[in-house]
Amino acid sequence: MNLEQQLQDLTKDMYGKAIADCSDSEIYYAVLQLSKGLMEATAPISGDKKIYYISAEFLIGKLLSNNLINLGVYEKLDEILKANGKELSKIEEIEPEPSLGNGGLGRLAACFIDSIATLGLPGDGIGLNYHFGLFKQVFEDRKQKAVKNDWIEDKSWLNKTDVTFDVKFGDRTVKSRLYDIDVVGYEKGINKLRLFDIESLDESIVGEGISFDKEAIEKNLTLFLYPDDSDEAGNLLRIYQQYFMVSSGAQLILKEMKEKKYDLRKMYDHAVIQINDTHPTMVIPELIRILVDEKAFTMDEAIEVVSKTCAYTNHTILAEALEKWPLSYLEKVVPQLVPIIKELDKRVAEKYDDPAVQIIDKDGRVHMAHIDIHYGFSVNGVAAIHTEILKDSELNSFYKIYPEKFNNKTNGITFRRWLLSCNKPLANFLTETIGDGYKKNADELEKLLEKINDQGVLDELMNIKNIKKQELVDYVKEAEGITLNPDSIFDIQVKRLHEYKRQQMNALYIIHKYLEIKAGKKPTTPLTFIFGAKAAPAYIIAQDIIHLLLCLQEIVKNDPDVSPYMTVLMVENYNVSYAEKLIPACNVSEQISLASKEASGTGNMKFMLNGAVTIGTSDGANVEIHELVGDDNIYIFGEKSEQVIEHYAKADYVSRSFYENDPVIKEAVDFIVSDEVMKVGSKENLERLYNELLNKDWFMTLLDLKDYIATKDRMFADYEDKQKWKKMMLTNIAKAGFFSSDRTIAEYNRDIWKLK
Ligand code: 26Q
Repeated sequence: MNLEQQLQDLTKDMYGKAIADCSDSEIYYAVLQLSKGLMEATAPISGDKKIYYISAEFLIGKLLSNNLINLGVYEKLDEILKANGKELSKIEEIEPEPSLGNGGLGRLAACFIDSIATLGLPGDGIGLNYHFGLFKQVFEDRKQKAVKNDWIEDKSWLNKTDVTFDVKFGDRTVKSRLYDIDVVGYEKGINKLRLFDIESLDESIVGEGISFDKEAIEKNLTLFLYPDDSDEAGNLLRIYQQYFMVSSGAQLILKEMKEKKYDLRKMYDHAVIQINDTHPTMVIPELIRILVDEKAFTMDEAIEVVSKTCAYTNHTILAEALEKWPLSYLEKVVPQLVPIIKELDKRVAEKYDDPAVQIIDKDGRVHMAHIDIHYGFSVNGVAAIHTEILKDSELNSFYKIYPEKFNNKTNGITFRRWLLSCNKPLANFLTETIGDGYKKNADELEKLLEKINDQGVLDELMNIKNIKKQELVDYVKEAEGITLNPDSIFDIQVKRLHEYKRQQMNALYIIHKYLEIKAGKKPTTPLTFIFGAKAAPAYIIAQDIIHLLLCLQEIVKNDPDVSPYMTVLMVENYNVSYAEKLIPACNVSEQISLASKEASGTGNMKFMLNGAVTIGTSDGANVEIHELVGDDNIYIFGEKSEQVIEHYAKADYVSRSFYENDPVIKEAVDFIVSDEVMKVGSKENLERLYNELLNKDWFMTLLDLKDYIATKDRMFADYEDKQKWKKMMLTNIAKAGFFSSDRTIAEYNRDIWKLK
């Protein structure tokens, strides 16, 4: 039956109406139903060995557009709806965004499951079905307030299965239930995202904001992603969540092994478990426990089989983000794992006396990453510089023991979402210009370089950028009630709020510009500075930085001397859907972390692919972007990672001396606590931030500020040379092919998973 007939039948069945008479919302649910039917009719991807990508986060975003593209029916459906007076892009807006991740690591997992399916590799994601996910951000009194994001509806992409497992904790046993979301590869078969949920959840226990009883485990387990971990109950809940995920996941994997009649002693020939950061690490002792307790393995045998099955990806070198659980917490939540962890620790201690590689430290804390490294077969970083830092410093003691385990897999992004879906004018123009081979082989984007002197191509790239800027202007007007100038330079920094990412440095630049304009020095082209960021509720300085940005937004808006030349906008509730609107509209991509701290970054890749030019430090994947596009097509500034690491080692960075010795820095920092800002802001927040910058500044904002100002000024000046700018845009797009997650996944498979 043809697609139009199917959809007509569905709207008749569901609402007794023809397509043309349905509301956008009614059409959305009909198209959802239609897509699910098409996916059900698509063959599952199968094979003798399967990858299980286990992760506490899958930041998948809305699924409709992507699924239609990957099913190969987007354009057809678009036409059908148009013929019935409907707009598919409007219908896509109806879908609520699943809120199953924080940021980079979760979004990476989502890109990866798309690419695994697209490459035709058998592989499922395993995670949790958080009902309210990551909080929704609202602004009140120029401060972030966290409220629940109620994203699950009766009709959704989630398919309830009849698979349930018992999960035994020290003090209770609960039932987990499996929900599946189909993952369709680009013109390929189907894999699944398998999300576990607790049967006894009680949504009604959530009170004001995101408050709830942290001790009512049966009722709260899958309510939220990463509940506040600033107190003991929050930390214990994280452990309950993690074990719930890995115990259910391990039982599912063993169930599939049994159904296929595979020999458990050869588990590694049929399954590989990729552990996404340390959050799922307990899968290692849990599998060992099951094999010993229930499958008659000796401890030696179990350890060997599990170690050959599990591989670990590290996403950070920040000490505070490396999980170390007190043994006493594990004893309370998962006492059955404690003897296994102690045994794993004992074996390490017998072989190596270096305290840096022990699993349980002298304070009785369990270093989760150390379990992964000793008892997994692969350890990878997520960008070249990150892997080098792991090998040379952070994990050097491990690298000396297991050099063969260490490897790099530079992150990537799925071009289906970050180009084909979010920037259709650009995708269509690329197809016209270089053919559509790039859709399956991203390296073909390089063909665009042949057009570097083709005026028509250069002009059209800028034209498309302007179309996407206007679309963003329209959206922001509607969503935020704020008018942006589409003729200004759109300078965008969107990512989680963290001091190391240095949104505060961008704020100091804005203050500097503001003061320059007040003094009569106006930019040639007006400037629009856009931010989007959520901050962990318990992260006080991050809240203060948000407060400063919102104060600056207000001050600039209300100052008639400045507002014609400059706008500041912090968008509310930045998420994947917002990213899909912001990224195609960006001129200047802000990637300004303190060198050595951003493991990779993936926003940097999305911006580049959409024709933005990067201002960035030599950090994470910026380094590889720089190598690909060359000095002339990126703006690199700031101290290099070697020097930064040395500053930490010598403890010789003193922010106050930068402040005292440079009037430009002093003026910008002082403005934070000036009367103008105090008038619109809160003294407590602003003074705390000011003192932090002056007395600590752990991520060395003031160290790089002067170079940042100079580089950004040079970049804005270069924007005036439109020809030069268009060529930079073209080069960035042309060189982005390397950052396709299809390339990343092909490398994971070649070096780690080895599926057929
Ligand atoms: C740990 C302990 C206690 C509470 C929370 C956590 C925790 C939660 C989330 C630690 C880390 C995360 C998320 C990390 C993350 O998103 N990392 C990013 O991963 C991206 C994909 O590899 C990289 O591009 C980014 O550079 C990296 O910051």
